[in-house]
Amino acid sequence: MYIGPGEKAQVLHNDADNWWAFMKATWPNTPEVTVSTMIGLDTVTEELGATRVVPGSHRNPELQLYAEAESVAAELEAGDALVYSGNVQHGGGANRTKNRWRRAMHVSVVAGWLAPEEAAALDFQLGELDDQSERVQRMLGHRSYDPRPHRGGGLWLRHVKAIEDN
Ligand SMILES: O=C(O)CCC(=O)C(=O)O
Ligand SMILES: [Fe+2]
Repeated sequence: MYIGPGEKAQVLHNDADNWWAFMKATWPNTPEVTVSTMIGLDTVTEELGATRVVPGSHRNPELQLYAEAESVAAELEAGDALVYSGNVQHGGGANRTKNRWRRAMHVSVVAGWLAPEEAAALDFQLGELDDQSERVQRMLGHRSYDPRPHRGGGLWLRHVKAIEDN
């Protein structure tokens, strides 16, 4: 995720609010349904728009929106990673520089029974990932979610037979 010169701060939010109905119904005991990383590709400073985080916001019994003043900038060196719960309030910072970009890479994982924010499955043709491991196929949305050991059917039907055969 690159943030260009002059870009305003992103509104603080919880990534788990992608599934708002679930988050609202379960807060403040919302399980970890999504965990994200922001990895510095260069040095990422507050001035460049480092991700801002509200420490402890995942434990507040009240679901509320925080002001920027309650957040801290997670500055990174190249190769550092900020790892954050989807229940923690955060947002991309403003880039206050005139001509420098914030260069960072965002990688997140999502519980298999939820539709992810990004439709990674559409990045690959059917069959294109056949020589990849089952784990990679599942991470990229090309393998059914296997709900064992809980009861319930597989989500998406393509691999259900494979699941039952195991
Ligand atoms: O760019 C950032 O630092 C954070 C981005 C983010 O939180 C999001 O897009 O959900
Ligand atoms: Fe976010």
